[in-house]
Amino acid sequence: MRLLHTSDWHLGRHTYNVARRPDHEAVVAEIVALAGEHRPDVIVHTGDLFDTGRPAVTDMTFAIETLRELAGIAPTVVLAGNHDSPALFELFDSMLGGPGSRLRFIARPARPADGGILDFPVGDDQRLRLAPVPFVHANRMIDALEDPATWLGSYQDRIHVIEEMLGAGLAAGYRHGRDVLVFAAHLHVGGVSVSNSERAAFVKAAYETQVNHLPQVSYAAFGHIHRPQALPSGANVRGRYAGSPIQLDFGEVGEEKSIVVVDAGPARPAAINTVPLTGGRPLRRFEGTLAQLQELAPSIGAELVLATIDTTTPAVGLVEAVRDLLPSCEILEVTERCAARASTALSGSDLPSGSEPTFAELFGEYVSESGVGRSSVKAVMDTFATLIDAVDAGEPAAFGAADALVGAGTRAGGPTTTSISDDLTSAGQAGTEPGEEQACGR
Ligand SMILES: [Mn+2]
Repeated sequence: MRLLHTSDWHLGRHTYNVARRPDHEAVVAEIVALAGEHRPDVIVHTGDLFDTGRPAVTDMTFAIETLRELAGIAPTVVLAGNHDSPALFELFDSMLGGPGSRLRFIARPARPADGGILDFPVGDDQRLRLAPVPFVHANRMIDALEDPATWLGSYQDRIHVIEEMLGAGLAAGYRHGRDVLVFAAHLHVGGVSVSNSERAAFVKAAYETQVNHLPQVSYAAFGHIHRPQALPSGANVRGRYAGSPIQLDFGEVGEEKSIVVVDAGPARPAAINTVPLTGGRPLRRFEGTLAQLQELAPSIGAELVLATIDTTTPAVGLVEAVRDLLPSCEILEVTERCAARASTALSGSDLPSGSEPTFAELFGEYVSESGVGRSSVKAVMDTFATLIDAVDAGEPAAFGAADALVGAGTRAGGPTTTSISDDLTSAGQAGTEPGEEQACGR
């Protein structure tokens, strides 16, 4: 019999404020097509269907439509991941038919006697038995399953109890020569390599579980880690993290995504194969000069690009220049790394040792790291000193150099002296009072 395993779709995800919907549409269509081609007996999604516990209605519609297509090919089971809402999954499950339906949403682990193991008849007399463990929060007890006396134990021990319970359930009903057992979970197991886009809090050591006492199964389907990979070498059963279907974040740059197709029989080891996914735009981080980007541009297809451009003097219209070079890309952010702005005039090592740095020295250190805009380091430092002096004196600051800072090339006339109070007055006359603006903005 054949199992198709996918995971961590994160529908609704944005990368640098760019909606990944087009990428999801492409890759999900690819997954549906692959399911039609490989004709599995059961499809398992091991969690993080959505990027958030409160997905947008359009994302929910998209998810249900897609999963119904998959369920039309084979019975489909979706586990709740740490990003998914168990309550929403329960609602989906009740609306879509519950037990016996071809599309199941599993919100929480359950005892075998309470439907915690799903049986799928295959062919005349074979059966695929699936033990699902959706994500379990460390600080929430599973009412129907955990004993209040034991749930305060370590996370690892609690998961172990659940795994043992389901393992015993799988073993109890086992029909030799006719059953294939599968375990599925949204969990972080020790020893995996992470992409750093999984949400740091949930891949910390506190959430790490043991991989050496999983139930004895033909295949263990895991979700949560976005880099597709086999279970670590210490595992007592064979299995994989299917991984996310697209590069969701810059921690996943360069990762090749895939689904897993497992062929298993009652009396033989499973054949575990990955099928590469190509749908959805990859992410790219570029660092270099515009000339270097120009050279590279013909080899870059439709991608989401984060660019750091090296310049010798401050450049104008850099974002447009990058866009022009990469017309089929989505440019997420362009950062200029300008040699002329990286000031060496001031640095932390110039500070006299042993003394508390002054505001001006701290600011100087900051400026030397961050660089300045269209002004000079001296003008910025002079302005800062003027402000500090004005605070010390309790008087409005007078900016002799204000024009050099804010008005260079845009204000007519020679240097003038303005003060903050003058500027406030003129702004107040020209515009509206802050209170008025709020009142109108309802
Ligand atoms: Mn995930």
